[in-house]
Amino acid sequence: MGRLVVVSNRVPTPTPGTPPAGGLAVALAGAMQERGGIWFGWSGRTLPATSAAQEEPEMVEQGRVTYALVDLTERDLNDYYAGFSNRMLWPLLHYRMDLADFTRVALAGYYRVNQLFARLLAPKVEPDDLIWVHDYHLIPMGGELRAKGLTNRLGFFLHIPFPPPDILTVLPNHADIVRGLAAYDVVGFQTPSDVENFETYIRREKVGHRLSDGRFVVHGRAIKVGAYPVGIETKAFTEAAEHAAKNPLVKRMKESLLGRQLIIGVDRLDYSKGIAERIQAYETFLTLDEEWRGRCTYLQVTPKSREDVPEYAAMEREVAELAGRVNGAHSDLDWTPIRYVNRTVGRNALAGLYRLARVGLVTPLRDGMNLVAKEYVAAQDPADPGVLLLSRFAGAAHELDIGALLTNPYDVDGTAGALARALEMPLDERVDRWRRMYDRISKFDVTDWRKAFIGALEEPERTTPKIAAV
Ligand code: ADQ
Repeated sequence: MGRLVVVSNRVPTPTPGTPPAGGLAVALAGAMQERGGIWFGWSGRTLPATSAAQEEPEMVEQGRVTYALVDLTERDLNDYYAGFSNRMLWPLLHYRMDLADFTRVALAGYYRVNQLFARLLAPKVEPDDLIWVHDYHLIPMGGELRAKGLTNRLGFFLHIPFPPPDILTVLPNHADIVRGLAAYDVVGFQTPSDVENFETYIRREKVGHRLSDGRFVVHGRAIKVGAYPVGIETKAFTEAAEHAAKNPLVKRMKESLLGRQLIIGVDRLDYSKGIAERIQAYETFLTLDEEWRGRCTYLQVTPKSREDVPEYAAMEREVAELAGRVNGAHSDLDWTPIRYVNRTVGRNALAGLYRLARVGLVTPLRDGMNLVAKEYVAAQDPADPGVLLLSRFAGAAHELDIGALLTNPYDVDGTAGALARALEMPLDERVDRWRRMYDRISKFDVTDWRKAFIGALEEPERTTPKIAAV
């Protein structure tokens, strides 16, 4: 069995002083511990803009896993990460053409860093290693590794949505990006809709088609393309929630509610998460359903993110002002409708807060999956579970539509109505809905996800049928 080499923009090194890794990082590190492996990517450190690129990654060994850490110059980071990845690909792949900002300088930086990564990683790879590249920052990495002569099994997983071709083709270099995907043996998306969008793109752009055995031919290579919906560590999260009542933060929160129903939202501060629309829906709900005034509290826990990208600073102001305005208009002397908190919360406390909440508000405008939706379900008390109010545009809706109340986050009135329905839902309906969702996230958790993807990557190659010219 070959080793597993994982490549991601940021490497979660288990060093003291850094926050504990989330479920995804734990699942990937677990696979590497079992079979040996390398986790390769950016160290999180920057070199001055004038420095030369690093010639050798720093290698940190932890058991059977070696973390290979690359420092990036400020210029590289700015062009590749803040620039092309987060100001072009992130908005566009989240259907936000209005926010996408394309520059040739950023694009050049994107390819430059992918080439640097391939150059530094290639000498460390052994012939039977499996290589698994993660996310939109690193799409060209597979092609760059192939250019170095690597014939290893190469997999790519996109954590964010793959939009329909009318949106993707707004990207001036969309053809190169898709050609980059064709260098892999397995391309994984979050949902069947993403796979469908990919298929429509290759057909329309005449660069490929689906074979009768389910594989795709793209730019003349037969590859596997499929939906591998990412999961959470369900069991561990449920256990954390069961024990969280003793957590001081959870205790304080519970006491401060004074018996009011808790509504919770937990998201990185990002325009894709629909936080402003959610606050507007909550305000509409308070206006329409006066009897809920003073009887519920909405807690929105939102750590700031990507503060170096201008669109995020603008949104931060917008959300803070909106929360302030709603509180100003609707608060009473002894009641504040929204508690808007810009901080991270430890995993155990978070599990406890989810469990306290009667409604989990997960209403992104677009999301690859959204793990908060699954965490909220995992944390509920089976005897008195809360209701998940979920955007139909979150990848998680493909799995959790069996029990969640689905909503269109652009429809503020509709979301307000769904919130009232969630708060008033009788216990037997809540239990029934929750049970169906919990079964799903128990049967397919983050370890199953990682095994499904690695299994596809390891499967012996089938003989490729003669490929018609495309
Ligand atoms: P993200 O956009 O970061 O991930 P999400 O899937 O919701 O979105 O994961 C966020 C994680 O951060 C969750 O585990 C959540 O608990 C945690 N988190 C958020 N706010 C927090 C807070 N205040 N304190 C502590 N923890 C907090 C990207 C894609 C998603 C996809 C994931 C995984 O955008 O669509 O689901 O990758 O593939």
